[in-house]
Amino acid sequence: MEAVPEKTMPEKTMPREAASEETATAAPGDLGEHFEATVARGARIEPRDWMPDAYRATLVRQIAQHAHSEVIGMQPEGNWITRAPSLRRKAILLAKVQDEAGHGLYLYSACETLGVSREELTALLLAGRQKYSSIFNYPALSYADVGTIGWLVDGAAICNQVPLCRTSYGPYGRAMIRICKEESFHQRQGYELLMTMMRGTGEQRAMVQESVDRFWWPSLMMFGPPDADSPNSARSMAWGIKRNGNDELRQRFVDMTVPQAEALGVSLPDPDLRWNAERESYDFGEPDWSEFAAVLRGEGPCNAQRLAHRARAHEDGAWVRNAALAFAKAGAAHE
Ligand code: BYC
Repeated sequence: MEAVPEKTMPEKTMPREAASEETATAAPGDLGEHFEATVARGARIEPRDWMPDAYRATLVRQIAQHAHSEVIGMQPEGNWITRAPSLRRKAILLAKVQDEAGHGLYLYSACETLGVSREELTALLLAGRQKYSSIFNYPALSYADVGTIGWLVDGAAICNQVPLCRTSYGPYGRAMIRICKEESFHQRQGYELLMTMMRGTGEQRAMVQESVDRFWWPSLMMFGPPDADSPNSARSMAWGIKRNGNDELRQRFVDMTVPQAEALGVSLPDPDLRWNAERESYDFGEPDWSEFAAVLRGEGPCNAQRLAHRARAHEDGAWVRNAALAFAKAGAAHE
């Protein structure tokens, strides 16, 4: 894998630590005031507006991570397209996986408005300098996993992403509106698949339960570390990039999902899960944060496989990118 040539990276695309606090707050004239006032009244910052370097770097980090997640997220489910149990299931799965590619495209495009190209972001991912969601480092072992990913993973994504439709950066918020509409469909198709299996044979019901048991805790980890251990949350929330803390969204997901699990007839693998009448919310157990940290360090069950596949797909697609560029150049020459 080729290393990213650091000197070609514009400063704004470097990891956040690279932008000093001083640079982050130094605004020419009253541009800083305009930025602060826009964020304070909940309006959008647009690409033409002045913004602190650290705000830009935080957006690049989060949007790129999100884009990479969508594209790498195609792998676990994509693996089942050729083994779908019927033509109908194959068509649904194919459409869903294609949607994820589209989400990646919207998000890379949003990131490009911040002055960093898709090529650079892909290089950072492949060099291990940008992350993607922990959830995609777990394998999809049975067809029930296709349903569980739709129900739990897309369900968690919806909880996390609906508030991002109101994020302070315009292109990101607008991309999220389109993405969330599609994610809702994805979640429903997953739930419908699991419901069908739960009405089937005992073996199918056992497949669903086994799948839910494996995906429950990793789904809770999608919301990130507890607020107390989240280095980015406070600043991202002050800037209106994130609208809610990680713990609040995790709680919202649990409260939304438990009744759905009951309707489905599956149990959730948490002995501490119970209704708290006082809080009018479910109490639940603590995810294994040491497992989460290990997955982020690259030690999850599928980290190496996912990145290697992404690198191979990128290399295999070089001719498509070259052909598209040549075509665009030829078109421009004729204008
Ligand atoms: N996995 O300070 P924190 C999908 C990192 S795609 C990996 O709380 P932040 C789908 C975090 O980046 C779903 N890393 O960070 C696709 C930070 O490290 P860095 C993807 C994680 O950014 C296909 C460190 O931990 N969704 O739905 O304030 C098929 C400390 O965390 C994770 C998004 O990307 C994680 N789970 O909050 C089906 C949503 N959690 O970067 C479905 C947009 C944390 O400082 N992103 N880290 O080195 C977000 O909302 C926020 O970035 C997060 C994290 C809530 C994820």
